[in-house]
Amino acid sequence: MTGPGPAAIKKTAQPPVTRLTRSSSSTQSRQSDPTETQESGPGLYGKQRKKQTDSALAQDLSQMSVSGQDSLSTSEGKMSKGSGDSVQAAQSSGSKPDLSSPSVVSAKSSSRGGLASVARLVKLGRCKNVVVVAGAGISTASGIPDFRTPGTGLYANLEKYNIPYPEAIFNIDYFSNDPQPFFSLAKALYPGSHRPNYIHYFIRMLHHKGLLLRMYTQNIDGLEKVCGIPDDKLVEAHGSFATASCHLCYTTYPAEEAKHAIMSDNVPICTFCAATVKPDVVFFGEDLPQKYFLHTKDFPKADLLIIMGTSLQIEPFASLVNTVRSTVPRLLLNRHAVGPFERVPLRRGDHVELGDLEDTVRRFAEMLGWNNEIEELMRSQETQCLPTLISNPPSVTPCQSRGASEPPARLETSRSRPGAQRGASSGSSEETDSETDSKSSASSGLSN
Ligand code: CNA
Repeated sequence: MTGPGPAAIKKTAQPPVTRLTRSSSSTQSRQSDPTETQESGPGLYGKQRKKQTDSALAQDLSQMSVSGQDSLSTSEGKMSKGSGDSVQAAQSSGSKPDLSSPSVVSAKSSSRGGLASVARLVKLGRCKNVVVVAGAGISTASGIPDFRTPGTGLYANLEKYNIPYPEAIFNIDYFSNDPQPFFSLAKALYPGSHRPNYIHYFIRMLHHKGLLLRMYTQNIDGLEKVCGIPDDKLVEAHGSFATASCHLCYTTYPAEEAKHAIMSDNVPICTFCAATVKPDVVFFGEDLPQKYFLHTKDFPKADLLIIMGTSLQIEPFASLVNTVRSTVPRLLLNRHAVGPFERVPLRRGDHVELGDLEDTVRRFAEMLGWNNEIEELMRSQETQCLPTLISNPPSVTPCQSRGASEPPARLETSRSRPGAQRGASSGSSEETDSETDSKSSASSGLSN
């Protein structure tokens, strides 16, 4: 690894709640990212971003505390997760936290019977507003590498992209300077060549049973939609390839044309300002889609939180798991204990099931009596035509760029970038949850 390139050095500090960052608790990875430790004077654009960030931070934190959530430290204006959460859990249970205890050991010992306990709760009809939080680990069974798994993760295989540090590939300033590393990766990640797996269909089955309040995914592979989870049940918190826009002025660009250009090793160019177009995947330092803020309503309503296949390293997403009510059961399904599940004692109602995710989810489905239905659903879905993942905006409209004569149509929250408004307007889901795709209720569906 060499030092950061010029674009990375220009990067300003970026600790927003509403922008994609890596977890503040991950000291080791923070140190490895030069963009987060170097200060430099931002240009005009940088100043605008910083101002929005500060107000976004205040607003988001106030929303969190108004909803009475636990485990979200606001001291010194910083998010806390990981050990902070464990300490709080320990304090609330009256015992002393063991901060030196190896996470895997503690998690394993606490996981016995956890899956069965949660299955029992579901069967008893106690979980009717299930929130699922997911990451790249749900798609490795579909052949898509995650970020951090040693050996196979994307971060272990980035030399070929000729970048100074792994996160540069998702750094907006780096992209601005040199889009090729991301475009090379995008060619491999573009939806189309991978199929959803059992885990995706398990989540679809939660919806089918009328139990899914919302799925929050960090994934950009679009497999949730391919397996049939409806748009209004899904928050793609880190964006997707389904739409594209100028990375600078946010003018929309036909996603299919962007894909065609990228797949042909060309650079799609904004028709308005001639900057580079990129798929609307959220990069470090960029705003999350407006739909992400459904979390302020969903998490307080949740009666079961299932966390699967994520290292909980990317903020603000990672801290979502701390915003369900303290009495709500949380089930972590992963290869390793992560986030607040890393240390003992676990919060009362926390369950951890470590191991291969697909195996675990199959066992869970069997306990619930859903396995046959899921397999049947997979068979029927796989024989149907695939839904189109790329939606072409009706027209390419001028953006709300700094140079545009029209003032930008901003949302009420200062966190949103114009590009995010498109997601917000399509995300009327806040008030209009879809019907489930089955008439079966949780209890009737569980009787078999
Ligand atoms: P990550 O940091 O790579 O973590 C993945 C987690 O899943 C790790 O804890 C793994 O141990 C675990 N895991 C992986 N495979 C399995 C398995 N078979 N069984 C059990 N556990 C498993 O990825 P995160 O999702 O936490 O990080 C968020 C990033 C990843 C987002 O910004 C995504 O855009 C990005 N990403 C997405 C994809 C995708 O869309 N499929 C692929 C790679 C990266």
